[in-house]
Amino acid sequence: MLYSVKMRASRGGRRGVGGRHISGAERIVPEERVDEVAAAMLYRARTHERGKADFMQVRVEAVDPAAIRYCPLLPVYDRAAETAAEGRRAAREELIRAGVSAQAADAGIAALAALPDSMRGAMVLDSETGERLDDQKERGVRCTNMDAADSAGYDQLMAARGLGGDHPREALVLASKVAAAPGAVAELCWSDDPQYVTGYVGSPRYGYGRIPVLKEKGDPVGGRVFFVRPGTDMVAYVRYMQDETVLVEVRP
Ligand code: PML
Repeated sequence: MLYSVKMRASRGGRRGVGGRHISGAERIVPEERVDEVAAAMLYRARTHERGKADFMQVRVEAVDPAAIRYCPLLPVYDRAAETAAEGRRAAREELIRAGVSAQAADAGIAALAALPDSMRGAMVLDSETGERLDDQKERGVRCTNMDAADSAGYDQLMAARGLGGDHPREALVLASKVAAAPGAVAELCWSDDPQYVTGYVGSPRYGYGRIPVLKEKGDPVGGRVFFVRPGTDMVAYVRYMQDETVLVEVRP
């Protein structure tokens, strides 16, 4: 039996409602790993660079095996950039190459750059017009309920590629689920961790394009933009992102 283990931590709200998002994580693991994974998440919540949480929640829930879907892990490639400005130019190029219009790419980068605070979920934009399609305001659409199908194999692959740490591990799994969504064209992400400036453009067409600098060091604001084809059924899209359990497979 597999279990979903989720953690969220915040500060300044009331019983976890409102307040500032500090940290979040999720895994889908066999029963014998639940304790270890939950303890590691709590440690992470208590020691996060974004600040001291005053609310921490860990939720453990059995996953219905019949409801699990599978998708391929995106291939990883690298773009060079030495400054945030160079990184954002590279992100624009990658978005356009993936099928996003120049207008929508600019709108997505500008929307992320203008965020007053980090979003837990993503803004969903029309890949042609750049118009925002979700009605979730500062909450955004969360991509949740996913993990690597074979955790040990995935960790080995990441280590062999020199991709250590939680950020790339979680981001590549999430980007793979996002790229497998109905209507997906591309994703743009940079982290809300003040010290972590690497981000990526993900797409079903080219994979996971890592960009070493997408924001200034010390900036605590980050988030995601999902670009979708015009006419994408948003109800089905949000259901897929938030409710469907997807395990990401390394496929030859
Ligand atoms: C996040 O912190 O949520 C985003 C992490 C982006 C990771 C980019 C990478 O290192 O591949």
